[in-house]
Amino acid sequence: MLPDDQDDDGMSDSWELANGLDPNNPNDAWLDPDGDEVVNLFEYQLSSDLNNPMTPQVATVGKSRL
Ligand SMILES: [Ca+2]
Ligand SMILES: [Ca+2]
Ligand SMILES: [Ca+2]
Repeated sequence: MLPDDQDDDGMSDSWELANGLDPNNPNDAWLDPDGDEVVNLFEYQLSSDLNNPMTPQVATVGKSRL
């Protein structure tokens, strides 16, 4: 668990707030606002922009990890 992860969804509170997510809602980890098939949790892990479908460069990495 991260030190600043109140909802325990794997994404830090500060990153969630910076990207318009809810640090008290663990379900937003599985949303995909930019539609690139990389869910927010993986965008966080890859340090990519969850609102930019051009990031990460390899858009299938999220699925191949599952
Ligand atoms: Ca969180
Ligand atoms: Ca959250
Ligand atoms: Ca995405």
